[in-house]
Amino acid sequence: MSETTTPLSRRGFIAGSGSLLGAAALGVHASPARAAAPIASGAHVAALVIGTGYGGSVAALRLAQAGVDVHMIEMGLAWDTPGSDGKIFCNTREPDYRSYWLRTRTKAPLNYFLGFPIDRDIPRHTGILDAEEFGGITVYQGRGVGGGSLVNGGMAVTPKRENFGAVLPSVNPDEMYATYYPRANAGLGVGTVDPAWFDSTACYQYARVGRKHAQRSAFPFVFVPDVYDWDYMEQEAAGTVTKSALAGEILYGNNHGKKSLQKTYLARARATGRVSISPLHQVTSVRPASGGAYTVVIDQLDTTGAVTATKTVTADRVFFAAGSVGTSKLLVKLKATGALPGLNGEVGKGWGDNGNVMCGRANHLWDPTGALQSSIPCCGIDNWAAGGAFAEVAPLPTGIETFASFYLSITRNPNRARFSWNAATGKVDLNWQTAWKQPSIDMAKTIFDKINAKEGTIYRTDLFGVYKIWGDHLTYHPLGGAVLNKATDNYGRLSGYPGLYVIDGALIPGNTTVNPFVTITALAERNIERIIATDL
Ligand code: FAE
Repeated sequence: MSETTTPLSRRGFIAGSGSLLGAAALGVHASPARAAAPIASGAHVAALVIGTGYGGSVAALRLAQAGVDVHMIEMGLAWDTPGSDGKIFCNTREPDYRSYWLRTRTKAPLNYFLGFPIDRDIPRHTGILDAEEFGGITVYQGRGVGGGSLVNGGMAVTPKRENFGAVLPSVNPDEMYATYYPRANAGLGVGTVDPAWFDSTACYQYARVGRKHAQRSAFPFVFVPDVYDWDYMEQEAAGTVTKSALAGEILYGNNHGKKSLQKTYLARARATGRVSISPLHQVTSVRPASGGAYTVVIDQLDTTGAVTATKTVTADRVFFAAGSVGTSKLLVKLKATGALPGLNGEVGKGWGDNGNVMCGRANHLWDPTGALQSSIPCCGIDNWAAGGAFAEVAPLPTGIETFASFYLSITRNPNRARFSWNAATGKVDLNWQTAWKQPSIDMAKTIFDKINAKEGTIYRTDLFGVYKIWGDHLTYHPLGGAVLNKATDNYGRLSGYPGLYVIDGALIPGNTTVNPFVTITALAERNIERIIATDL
């Protein structure tokens, strides 16, 4: 096992304090976070958390445990009600109204197959996956109670310690690796695939082909932990439970085995009795009120995205946890339009894409990757030190044999973009340019050019367009925009405004060297502990 994997085993997860068993003991594990009455206009709350992703969920749980009443505001749906098919989430192969956030046509990250476009028309709805388009990049984000945990692959990776200094230079690594990473991994329910089962199951044939090719080119191959319930996946393969990962569920939600935040941090937060959540509510403004509190303006939405009410509430403390893009957009707008003019000039800066770039390789006919592919990735190729790239061996869960190996690479791309207020459009722009992905492509090629040469194979050119090799138009991992120790102090306190905090991926300056949510969670654990100890 490599250093990029955590020491927590799947059994360790079950014993962990934040495990589903822990939640089950509280009688909450099976039910998703159910929304109570939405917030009322005129309400006064002790702590208001904007967003219900990783940062927001950690803040809500720890504040509630410290005796503080918390109200969480979430622009997306609660995702607690099945559709007419009896399922809460729709399948990647059959995207319907539940799939995309306010779009009339899907915008699949992998949008071509055999050179043909695969996007299709859908009814406009407050669906689960937002493909938010800026000038040079599409940023994919989860929408709903649970944030990105609803749509992501669950890959739960702790960066190698020797790389941490470049991830968060102002944070003490000893504290992170001794206390906050283990706390985050326990709270998230992180576990690792059983290597013996991995070697025998049909659903990871694609990953075994990936391993064989990596090892034949002398690249380190690593198992990657995940928050999927591995025992459940083994039962899916045995045919004893309803299939989820083995039915292609992922991008638009998993109906069964994935331990999203609704089953972990948010379940524990709600079990305190101090946390309420208002779904389909979007924060539009935060400004100082009398007595050191803040006035927060919130639009209530219907499922077409129309505003049905505008509410004004007062909060003693406000935690920005709307994700890197959501938090950055709010702060840049509030500074520029005079609601929070005293925010410092670092707000909006330092945004990166975690170096994401995708590609596929065409295998020989004697090297099939399997018609049945688990949608949960569990391994990667680590060439970070030598080539600046860490590549996930990703599934192509199409249900048919594709003879393709597919990869999402995380690379050491040095480019950083900036959010700015556009007074003419009344929107926030991001100045990322597509050409800025070239370093990522070059770094990914340090792995795949070598594998192709060794195997006598070529890149797939039919997955991202007509004769297009690289998926260089998107990111799954937005990071930065309100960077720790720059836009905020070293614990996320926004400069100039006591009682305002950033506690999400916006704090991290653009790259985590691996998938980001364990680091976002661990940093939130670190910061909220300090904030509770000194500010409350
Ligand atoms: P996030 O989880 O995005 O939560 C922010 C929440 O705030 C969302 O629920 C928003 O709807 C809500 N919001 C935004 N604006 C407002 C507003 N104005 N008012 C009210 N609510 C608002 O933020 N990471 C990994 O580590 N491993 C993976 O395997 C992985 N796979 C991914 C796959 C996909 C397809 C995607 C899209 C992402 C993936 N990620 C993965 C990234 C990961 O999900 C992401 O880094 C975290 O979710 C970010 O956490 P935050 O707490 O910053």
